[in-house]
Amino acid sequence: MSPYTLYVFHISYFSGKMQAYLRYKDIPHDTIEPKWGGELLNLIYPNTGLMKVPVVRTPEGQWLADSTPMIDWFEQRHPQGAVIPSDPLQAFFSRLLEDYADEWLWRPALHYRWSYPADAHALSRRFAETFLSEQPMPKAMTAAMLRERQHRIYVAGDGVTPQTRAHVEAVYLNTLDRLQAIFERQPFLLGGRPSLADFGFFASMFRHFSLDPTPSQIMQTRAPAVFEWVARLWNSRHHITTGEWVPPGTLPPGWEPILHDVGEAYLPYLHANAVAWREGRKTFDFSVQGVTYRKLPVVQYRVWCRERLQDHWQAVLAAARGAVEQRLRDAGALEPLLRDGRIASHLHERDTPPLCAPRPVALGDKLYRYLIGTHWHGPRARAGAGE
Ligand SMILES: N[C@@H](CCC(=O)N[C@@H](CS)C(=O)NCC(=O)O)C(=O)O
Repeated sequence: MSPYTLYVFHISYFSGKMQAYLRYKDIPHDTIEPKWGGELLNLIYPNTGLMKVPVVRTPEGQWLADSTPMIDWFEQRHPQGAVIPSDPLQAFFSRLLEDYADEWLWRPALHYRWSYPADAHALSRRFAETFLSEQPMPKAMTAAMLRERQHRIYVAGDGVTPQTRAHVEAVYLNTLDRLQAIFERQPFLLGGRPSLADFGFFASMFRHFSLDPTPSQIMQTRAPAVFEWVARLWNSRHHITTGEWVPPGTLPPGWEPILHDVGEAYLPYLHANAVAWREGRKTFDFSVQGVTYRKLPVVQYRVWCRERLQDHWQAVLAAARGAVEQRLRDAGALEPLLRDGRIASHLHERDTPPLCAPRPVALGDKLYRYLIGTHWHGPRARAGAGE
């Protein structure tokens, strides 16, 4: 059988996560970096509704998107070397950390890349020389336009201002300290081999924080054990890495401060975002840990993330429920997870993630996407549905 095809950008957050996962699982795949005006526009967009990577084409010709449901899907099809524990407590908290790391470290990762001139110049040039190399203009101009776009959307447009900047950076620095304490004791988050939580943190820690000039220098000096873990996870293969997770029904020491961040910052953010979505707003203000973020974009995808976490909570088996509930309470995470109940995202009403529904794309739509892309937090574009 021919292998899977994984489409990535070699500098991208979620691409690094998916690449490490497929490597760890030894799932045969070809890796392709699409061009913006080539395969991304003409192949990936019509088949997934997204101008985004990572996406996967299966040997049967299906298209998959979104690293979180993709990993669930691959775990079903390739159960050897499972990364999601069968123990219900460990499974729930691994999923919670994956989601937290995916979404809450995104802002600091993008801030460090696009706010610091050394990083912004290096990375924009790299974009211009790789997946944007076919743009019909001088590379320096492509790079300059890209720096402007990325800063506008992902830094200024994501609430990073002189007032919030120190908090955004503290999210990174505190995370380094928490992970350093864990990796001084054990090789992976849940013990002797990688779990879903490792792959969640890997998204930001690999392609952004350990490789972009400014956060990399910080990691090398402040958290060398994290720097080492990045390479260790990248080099791990399930049939070679022989360690064990901590005993069922337990979590390793060192998870509490991270779970506390989840309860104090991330879950209240997910709730505020969901409420703003229900009210039909485009932006909302959010106060956390003594700082107020103004005009944060409402992200439909993260309304869905919250629904998904609530579903996982509902699915925790009765035998483990008390223990999971107690740990969530201890971290201040139970109340914000459940506050105001379920708020519907309506994100996947017409598809079942990670499977994508192909759609015909008109020429005008293509031209628009070529110039603009799909908005980073927009819903999957669908036939007949404007964004
Ligand atoms: N939740 C998705 C997010 C994918 C995503 O945001 N991809 C980024 C790169 S890491 C992208 O392609 N962005 C395109 C753009 O900025 O226009 C996942 O986990 O795969």
